[in-house]
Amino acid sequence: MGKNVVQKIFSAHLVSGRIKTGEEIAISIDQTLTQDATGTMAYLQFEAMDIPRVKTKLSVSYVDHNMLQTGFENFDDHLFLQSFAKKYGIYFSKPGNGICHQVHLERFGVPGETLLGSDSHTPTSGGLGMIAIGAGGLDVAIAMAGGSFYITMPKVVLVKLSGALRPWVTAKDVILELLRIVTVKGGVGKIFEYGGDGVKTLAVTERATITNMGAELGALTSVFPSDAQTRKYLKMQGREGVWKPLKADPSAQYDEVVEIDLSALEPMIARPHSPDNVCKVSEVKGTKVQQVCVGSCTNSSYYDLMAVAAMLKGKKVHTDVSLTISPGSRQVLEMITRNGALVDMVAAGARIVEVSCGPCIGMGQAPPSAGVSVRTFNRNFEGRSGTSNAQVFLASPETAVVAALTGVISDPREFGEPVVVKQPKHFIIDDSMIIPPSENPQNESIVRGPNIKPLPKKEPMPDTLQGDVLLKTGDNITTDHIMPAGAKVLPLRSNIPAISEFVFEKVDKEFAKRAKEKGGGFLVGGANYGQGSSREHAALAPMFLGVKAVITKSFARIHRANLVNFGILPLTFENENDYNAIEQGDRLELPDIKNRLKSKGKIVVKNATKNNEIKVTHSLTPREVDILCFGGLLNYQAQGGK
Ligand code: MIC
Ligand code: SF4
Repeated sequence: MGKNVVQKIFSAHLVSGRIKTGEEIAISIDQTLTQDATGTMAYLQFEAMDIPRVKTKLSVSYVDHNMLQTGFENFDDHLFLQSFAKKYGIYFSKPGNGICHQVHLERFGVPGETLLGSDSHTPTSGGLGMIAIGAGGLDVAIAMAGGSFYITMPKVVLVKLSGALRPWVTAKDVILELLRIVTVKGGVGKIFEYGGDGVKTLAVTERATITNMGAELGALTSVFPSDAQTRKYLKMQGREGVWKPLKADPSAQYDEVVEIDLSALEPMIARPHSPDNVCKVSEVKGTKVQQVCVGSCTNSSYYDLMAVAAMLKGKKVHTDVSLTISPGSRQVLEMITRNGALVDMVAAGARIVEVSCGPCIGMGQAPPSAGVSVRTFNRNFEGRSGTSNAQVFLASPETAVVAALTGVISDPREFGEPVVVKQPKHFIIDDSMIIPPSENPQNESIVRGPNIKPLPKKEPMPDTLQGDVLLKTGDNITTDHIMPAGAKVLPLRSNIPAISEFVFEKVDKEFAKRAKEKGGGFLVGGANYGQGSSREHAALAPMFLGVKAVITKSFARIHRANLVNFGILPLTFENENDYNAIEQGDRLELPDIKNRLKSKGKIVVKNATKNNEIKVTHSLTPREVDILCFGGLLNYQAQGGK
């Protein structure tokens, strides 16, 4: 039987297991990436493994998130990361060089290879034909140490594209349409592989917009074949040498098929507060807008920004709108500066923000109270923008610019003649802000500022777990709810005791205090608990506060893995209705838990307050059970676990 692209890359990297849906497999990792907000922890964990040099083909440490530098913390972290990279064999991309995913696509991605990154949008490089997966920092640290990455083999969904996009309809509209169909939880346990005739009409940066925001489906990753478009892009980046063709065999099989006719698509928009709350732009047209933000790892390629500049040329941003533009990489910024497009943006009244994640992660540019902000980003979770009652919409750069010019959400097809962006023959290549590792690592020392605190430790799991329900939440709780980001909290990413004070801050201000007073306890959640970011702080900080288990209707993939990595037991209700049988404040006991996990026995939760018992279950592999019993992955590894 023929193979699909996913099976081809997995077979070439298989370390153990069988490539069969639902079975645990381990794959080898060629490349890793980290960004600064997750990187410090990942490197502290790597350091704890006592390995002199990374064992991957390539590891890159980026700085793109924590760049406001309102105190010493951010710069201290940058210096730590730079010195660490030099010593341990990692390339360091300096602040200002670009958003990790954009730069990785431009300068490092290789078709057919595997990439593990401590950021949920790592699948961006799937646009180049890589299997690129987002994970917690600890999993990335293990990959850097030469360890395998363990996953349950997902289903492979073919997204069959036909036709070609019509004017004013973009790659962003393709992924918004897929989010509308599949929803933010519909992709859990799946990989989306793109195929069909429509694929060849999409440039690599358009593909990357799609694979980037595929993270919002809850999928493990998304991948495109590697073809003539891929070769062209790599050639423009001066890297044609790494190109290789990669496509599904004609007889390849898929678990599911979704068909999208590109020529039938219209401009789409995600309404507040979820990336799958998608409708046609025409359905919300006329909505008054106060802010428009162009940028983020989803939509800040050269092509995107050239289209934006062409639309702004000779026009003025509406008097009631603030338009910000944050280019995705220095390469893009340099190109639009040299060719004059930046002047068109500035002359139109755009506010140029530095090359970084910026407003996407609430680092500045918070919208006004109850304001409407149209953003080209990938997430519009409540409060993520920095303003809790802001109404954030997600759309293509084209739709965003029309809103900036007219002051209301408008269908870009009514704007006028479509813009045509000519691709350059070559991109400007200047890797001077990427610092290679040292040839003499023994001479390098690590710079460690006072904000960088040692990793907290966890004891092995006791025989019985006991405690109160500290919080009960609804469905689709995001890691932004659990461990907020933004300008106030992000600088504390290297300091778990300090950042723990902010756990669930936006949901319940008293949470951290209560957790500490009660000596820890349990969390109860609805479906798709922990969707969104890969931040392991959403597990590490609750662990620090004594959270022992989380009981939900279902989990998002990366967060579930992070809970296991830090020794917090992820359980699901056997009968979803039992969610209604537990309340916040109830006293729970999970008797004989360790044995029951190991012997695959029935797990019961005794509710002493309600005087009843409910059945819970789990999807843990034997390896994950061992990790949990040891009190997390670092302890497990230290005991010789693989
Ligand atoms: C995000 O988009 O939420 C982030 C910030 O990039 C996170 C990583 C983090 O929390 O540091 C992600 O997507 O994984
Ligand atoms: Fe940065 Fe936003 Fe992309 Fe996350 S989604 S990596 S915060 S630009």
